[in-house]
Amino acid sequence: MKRTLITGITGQDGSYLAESLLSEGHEVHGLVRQASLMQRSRLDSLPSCSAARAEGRLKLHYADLTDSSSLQWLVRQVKPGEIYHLAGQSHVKVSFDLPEYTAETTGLGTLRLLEAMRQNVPEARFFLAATSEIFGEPSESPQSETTPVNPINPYAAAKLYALNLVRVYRKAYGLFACAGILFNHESPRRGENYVTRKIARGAARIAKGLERELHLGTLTPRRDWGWAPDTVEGMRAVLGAGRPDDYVLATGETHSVGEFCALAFEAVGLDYRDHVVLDPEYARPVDITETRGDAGKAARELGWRPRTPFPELVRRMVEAERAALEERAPAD
Ligand code: NAP
Ligand code: F7E
Repeated sequence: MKRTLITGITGQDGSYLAESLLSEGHEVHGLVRQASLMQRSRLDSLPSCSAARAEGRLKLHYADLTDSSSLQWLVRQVKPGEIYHLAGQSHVKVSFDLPEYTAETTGLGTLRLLEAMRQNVPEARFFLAATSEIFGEPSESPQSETTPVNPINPYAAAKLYALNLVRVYRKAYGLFACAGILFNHESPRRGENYVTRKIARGAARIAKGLERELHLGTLTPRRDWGWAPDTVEGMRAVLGAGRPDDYVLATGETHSVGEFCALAFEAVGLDYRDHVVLDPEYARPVDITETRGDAGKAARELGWRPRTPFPELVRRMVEAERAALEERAPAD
């Protein structure tokens, strides 16, 4: 049985990854951090995870990316064959408010975990969730593994440090350390303060008469939006490759925030122009105009291709919000 450690198991990607690994019989260990509420909604609601916890195939361990000793202890105890490193402060706008914390978790946290692996399980495989944000305002389109990097926010700067560390540890120590350069990927499990989830949720709530307006920072930026479970499949392909390397995982398409709004509101029979309000509170000091990834290397070398079209992604997210509202509605 393969033993896998996931940091960020309570997040969007970590929960899909845990489900995927458990369905194939892996023993999964998840790093969780202390919080005042024990609720881990993305995991707790999954029957496969509850069953695996009861069988002892899914174990959660307290540790923190800011605490080296906890990471050393965890890796020494679990002795994983694979480590998926998905944890960190990953909100771009919040990284302007919490630059030091973002560097501590997303940047130095990766160093601490790589050291824990090097010192305790150097034969293990390591995956880093890197990001298209490292390209900043990209100098070419689409962006590939060879596109010049130029981070324009503290999150991207921290992720670039983490990606460079993966490359250093691969070269200097011969570790099987690799990275996915991930473009935006979304799902109903996305955090509520990311734009796609915010729009899907807003459209569903406005359609139900619970709210009248949706406040957004801007409608013009364009993103390469993929479906998170497709991206998670790609992560597994990267870690399962014959040799460690870095791969862009993206759809190759780009759509604006406005296009996402149009499709989401259309799905509930409304026109977004009647409800979306531009609000400077949600605008950023600097923002990337457009991302579009070239995942040709992942297709050629790993056989990975995204499968979920953009309109279907939007439809699924809106439907999930509507279903959640129906579940929450009090019985007559
Ligand atoms: P997410 O939903 O925000 O999840 C982040 C995870 O990190 C959560 O499990 C969170 O735990 C954990 N975490 C945060 N700080 C921590 C700390 N100090 N110690 C331990 N755990 C900590 O992120 P995601 O969307 O699943 O993304 C997964 C990874 O991919 C992230 O590293 C992100 O930067 C990267 N990425 C994501 C995208 C995307 O579009 N989703 C694109 C490019 C790269 P709590 O549940 O306790 O908060
Ligand atoms: O913003 C604009 C915003 O916060 C997308 C993270 O997973 O992907 C994600 O970062 C766009 C930006 O994601 C609002 O300015 C407009 O142009 O959903 P987002 P992101 O910043 O692209 C990358 C690849 C990561 O690595 C990150 O971890 O939408 N936007 N109005 C807004 N964004 C938010 N959040 N809220 C708004 O009201």
